[in-house]
Amino acid sequence: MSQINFPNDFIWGAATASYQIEGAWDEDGKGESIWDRFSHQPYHIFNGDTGDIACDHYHQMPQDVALMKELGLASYRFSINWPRILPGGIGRVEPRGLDFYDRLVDELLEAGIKPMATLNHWDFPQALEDKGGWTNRDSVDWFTDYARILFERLGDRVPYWATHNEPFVIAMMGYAFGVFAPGIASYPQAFQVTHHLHMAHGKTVQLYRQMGLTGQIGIVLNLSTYQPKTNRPEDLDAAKRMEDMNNNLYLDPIFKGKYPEDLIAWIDKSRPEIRDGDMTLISQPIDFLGINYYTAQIVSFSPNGYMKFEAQTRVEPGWGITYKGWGICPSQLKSLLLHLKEDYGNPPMYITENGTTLNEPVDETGYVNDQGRINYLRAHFQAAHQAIQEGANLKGYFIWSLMDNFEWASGYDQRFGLLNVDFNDPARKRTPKASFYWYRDVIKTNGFTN
Ligand code: IFM
Repeated sequence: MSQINFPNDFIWGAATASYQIEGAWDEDGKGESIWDRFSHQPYHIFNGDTGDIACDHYHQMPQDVALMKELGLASYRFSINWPRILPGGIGRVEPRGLDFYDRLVDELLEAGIKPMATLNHWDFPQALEDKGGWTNRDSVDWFTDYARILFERLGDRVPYWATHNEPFVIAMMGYAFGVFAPGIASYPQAFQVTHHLHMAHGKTVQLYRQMGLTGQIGIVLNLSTYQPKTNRPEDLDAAKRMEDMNNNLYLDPIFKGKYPEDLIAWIDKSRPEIRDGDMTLISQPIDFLGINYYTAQIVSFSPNGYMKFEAQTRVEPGWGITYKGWGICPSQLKSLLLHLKEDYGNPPMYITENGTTLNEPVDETGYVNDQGRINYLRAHFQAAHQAIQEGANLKGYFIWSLMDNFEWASGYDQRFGLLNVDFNDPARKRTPKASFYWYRDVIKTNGFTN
């Protein structure tokens, strides 16, 4: 048995996102988001689920913060629902929406928990989608104007800000594959969306600096590793293409001020319109990189499809596949962190999401003995710890998720929470799982015995 200790200033957290937990989808003057629209249409979401009520966090926020305090969180990562602040996306501000986040921030600070606010975790205003959404270059200014409102109101108390959560998912799942809101299937649009998301990020970082705010601002990317299935040149190329598409399309503009050249050549006529000055705006220095890591991929050439690659989930020996169908691969978290250290200048990094779904029974009291989640987290913590020992600049770790919630197109079928939520109960009763208590001890001792 060995004791694993993290650095003294390591930040232990948990994460959620507005649409996935808040509910109150049309209360207190909130406008419609693209996820409200998408989930209200038939066949988009498993079981016809919606986020209309979700975990009812909008009404239960103080009790939820009390649970976070019991867990001992140093930081809580949440997101802000844009049409709750600006029902039409631009223009009139809804004070009740702003008040909600103001109260949340104060509750957190009172409980000794540092807020990390994400400005865009996908619930984009439908009114702006009707104007072309992220394909419209004006989206850069829409977003920056929205950010200014939040910086003015909360900037004095929120020490960590993230611009976007997983721009890959917004652009590709939403605009190329059409499986997430707004449900569009067009590669050219998706690449243009990527570029505008990047610009909105850069302009918002610039604004944050201009406003003289003293916290930290960064972005959250979903990143992974892509292993070629064989050494055949077409598989090597396919793996590189997938890494370019999923990782480097997002990392390179920010850290290197350019798009991956091979990918831009591949997409040819679908490439985005890039104007003079755009790449300088995008590559503003950031204070941290947020990394969402869940699984890794094995990639091979495919004669089908636009990108001509196909991926299978990678499973590390001794591990299995989660209920979501994602292979468990803790060692790749270490590889990823060391890759970011070597090839992207070792920025301050946070694991802003990591966690798993299981299919474990809930007992009659609501308790879940989720040993599988504990094993998953322990192995990933260990991989992160090894990366730190090898020099990765990892500053903290946020579990996805604090509570079971609306898992996008999978509805309530996939449960990532440390808290079980009873979605059949109008009160959405929360019950800590075994992993909640295990994580509480990790936080308390800043490590664990292996
Ligand atoms: O639930 C999502 C989250 O919103 C973004 N990252 C991945 C999670 C699990 O799929």
